[in-house]
Amino acid sequence: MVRENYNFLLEKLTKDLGVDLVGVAEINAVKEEFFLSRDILKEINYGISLGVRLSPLILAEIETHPTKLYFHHYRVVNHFLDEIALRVSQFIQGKGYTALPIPASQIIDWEKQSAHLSHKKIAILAGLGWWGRNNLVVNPQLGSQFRLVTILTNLPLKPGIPLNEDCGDCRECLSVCPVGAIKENPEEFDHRACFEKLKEFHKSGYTEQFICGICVKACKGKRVK
Ligand code: B12
Ligand code: SF4
Ligand code: SF4
Repeated sequence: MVRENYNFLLEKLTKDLGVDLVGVAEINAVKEEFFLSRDILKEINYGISLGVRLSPLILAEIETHPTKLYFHHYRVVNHFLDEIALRVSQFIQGKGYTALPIPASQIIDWEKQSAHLSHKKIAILAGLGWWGRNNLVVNPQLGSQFRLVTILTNLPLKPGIPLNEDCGDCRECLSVCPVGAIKENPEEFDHRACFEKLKEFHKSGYTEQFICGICVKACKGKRVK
């Protein structure tokens, strides 16, 4: 029997569904970090990383705080990503393999502010972008102006290779952060300062969730550089 080219089929399906970025990460070396049962994990060796671009006009409206438009967009894109992850999972299951869609934005440990797994890590391993000074995944074309979702699977896929790129001379986001959380080195990113600012935005009634968007707006990738 001729083995199907699942990478090709996956790219076609996700493009038709409206996905802007698609990549595959080999996850055997990192899956121990996931908050999922060992039974589930032993079956799984790939993470499919999907990215959907954010609206440039909605981002353009953001100045000093998150806007109502951005908050709505944030929720719609999360929902869209979750639906796409479900559709992709159904496709994989239809081929006789296992698929587990991980929510686009669900926190399972509020104290540690962490999810079942890091979409950013999977995206970086899949070669969709690098770890930027803004602590987000930066794609060469889209900057950080996209949101992510992951589907774990045992579908036989060819994994991507992490990009050998970084922010280079760009420092566009450093001065825009209202609390100076973004530093020269991504490892020095000030999580606490960022989170406190997001809580303040929430308390001030700008949004019902902890979002901001200022550093997302600033990071446009190589489209403007
Ligand atoms: C909880 C959460 C938050 C918390 C922060 C908690 C935290 N400790 O990070 C708060 C509420 C503060 C927050 C803020 C924001 N968030 Co948030 N958040 C999440 C969520 C739901 C879980 C993250 C998590 O589990 N963190 C725990 C730590 C351990 O994991 P991590 O932060 O992902 O870090 C990993 C990487 O940095 C990686 N890593 C670190 N170093 C290196 C080096 C290399 C070489 C590699 C390969 C990897 C790597 O390993 C780490 C651990 O695995 C994710 C969705 C998800 N499931 O991933 C979205 C997510 C990370 N958020 C996102 C966004 C956009 C935001 C905001 C801009 C808010 C907004 N929408 O306006 C801000 C940005 C702040 C910033 N500049 O970082 C996006 C990022 C998209 C992108 N392009 O990168 C995500 C992926 C949601 C999505 N579906 O797209 N967030
Ligand atoms: S999300 Fe806002 S507060 Fe946090 S690093 Fe980005 S600009 Fe700064
Ligand atoms: S704005 Fe520039 S420095 Fe900041 S994360 Fe994006 S590429 Fe890196």
